[in-house]
Amino acid sequence: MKMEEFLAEAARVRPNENQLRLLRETPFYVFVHFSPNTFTDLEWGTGKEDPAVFNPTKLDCGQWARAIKAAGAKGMVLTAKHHDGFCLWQSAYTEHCMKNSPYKNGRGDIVREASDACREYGLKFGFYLSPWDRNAPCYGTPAYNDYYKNQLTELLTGYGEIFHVWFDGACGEGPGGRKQTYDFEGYIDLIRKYQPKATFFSDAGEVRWCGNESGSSGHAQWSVVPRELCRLNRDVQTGPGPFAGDLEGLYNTDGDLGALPMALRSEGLVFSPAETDMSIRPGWFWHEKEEPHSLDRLFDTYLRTVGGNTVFNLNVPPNREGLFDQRDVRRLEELGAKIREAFGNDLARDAEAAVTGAGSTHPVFTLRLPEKRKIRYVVLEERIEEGQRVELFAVYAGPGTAGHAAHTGTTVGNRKIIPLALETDALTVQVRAARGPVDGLSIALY
Ligand code: FUL
Repeated sequence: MKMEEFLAEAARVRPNENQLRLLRETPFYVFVHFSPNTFTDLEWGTGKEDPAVFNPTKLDCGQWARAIKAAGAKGMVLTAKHHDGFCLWQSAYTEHCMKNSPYKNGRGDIVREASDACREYGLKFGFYLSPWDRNAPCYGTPAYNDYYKNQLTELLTGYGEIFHVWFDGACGEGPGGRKQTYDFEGYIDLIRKYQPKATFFSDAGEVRWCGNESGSSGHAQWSVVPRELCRLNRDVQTGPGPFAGDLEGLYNTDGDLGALPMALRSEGLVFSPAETDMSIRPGWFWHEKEEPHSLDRLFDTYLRTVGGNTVFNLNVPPNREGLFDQRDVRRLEELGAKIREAFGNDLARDAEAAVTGAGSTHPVFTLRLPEKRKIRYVVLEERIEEGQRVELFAVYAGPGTAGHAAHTGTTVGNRKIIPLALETDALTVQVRAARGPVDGLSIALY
C-alpha cells in the first residue's frame, strides 16, 4: 500500500464500543488478589493447598467496595482463580473450590459476594481466571480447554454484567513441566457470546499488557499498534504498511510500540489500548510484613497511566480476615482525595477558545483566561472515537507559539496529563505533527 493511503487508514483506526467505554468510563479500577496464597504467605501457590486453609473470618466485600470508591476507581477485577487453581466460587467442575473451605460451611461464594457489593456501590465487576492451573489434573491436555471454558461459562453467566475479563500469560511449569496449548479463540468466543459488552485483557488482547507490572506506562503510548503484537484482537483495521514484513516477535516489553516506524512495517493495525497494572504493595497477595507504597508513588503512577493513554489496574489484596488492610484503605482514601483535589476544578471552563488551522494536521489551540491563574496540570484528550493521531505537540504559556515551549510531547490519545507549574492568563497547544486532521482536542487546566 502507498504511504499516503496507509497513513490515512492509520489515522482512522478506531476503538470498538467496549474499548471506548472502558477508556471513558473505567480508566481506573482495582484488582483484588485473594486465594489460598493469602493464608500460606505465597505469591504462586503450588495447587496442592488444602482448601481448608482458605478461611476468611470477617469477609466484607462492602468494605472493599467502599475503599475502591473512596480512591475514585470505577470497577473491581477479582482473582476468581489464580495459578493454584482454587476457585472462589462453587464450581461444578472441581472440588478445589469454596465447597471445601470452612467459610460458610462450604457454601460460600466470594465471586457472588464481590459482584453483589460492586452492584450495591455502583462499581463495575470483572474477573481474572488464570489459564495456568497447577491443580487441575487435566492441565496439559486438550481436556483442560473444556475445563477452562466450563469455568469461564460459569463466571460469565452467573454473576450479572461483567466489564473486563483478565487472562494472564504466566506459566512457571519450567522445562520439564506440563505444556498447555490454550484455546484463546474459543475463550474469547464465550466472552462475546455471554458478555458482549466486556473487554478482555491479555498480552495479545483487545486491551493489552503494557510490558511490566510496576505501574510504568512508557513515555509514549499508542492505542493503535501492529497486529503482530495483538494477535487475539481480530479487528485489523488497515492493510499492511508499505514496509510490512519484519515485525514478527514484537513483544509488549519493546519500546515505542505503535510509533510510525513500527506502524509502517506492520502487517496491519489494530486498536488495543494498554492497561498498566501494579500492586499497592510489593506483592500481589497480602503479606503481614508488607506496607503500601507511598501516596506520592501512587499518585504519580495515576498521572502517568490514566494520564498516559492507558487504563490503570491497581491491585489491593484482602488480608486473612477477608478485609482490605487498614493501611491500604487509608492510602486509597488519600489517593482519592488527592485526585479530587488536583482535578476537581477546571480552570479553563470560562476561557475564551480560539483555533487556527482547524481540521489540519497542525492546528494551534489558544485559551485565554479572564485573569492570571496558577496551573498545575494541563489535560489533553483526543477525540479517540475517531482514532489516535497526534504525533508531536507543544504547550506554551501565553497566547501564541513564541519563545520556549513549557512542554513538548509526542502521543496524546485518550488522555494526557502534563504536570506543569505555570501562572498565566493564556495557554497555547500546538499540534506539530499528526497522522490525520486533528479537529477536536479537548484542553482542561487544573
Ligand atoms: C502475573 C501472575 O503470575 C501474578 O501472580 C499476578 O497475578 C499478576 C497480576 O499476573 O502474571
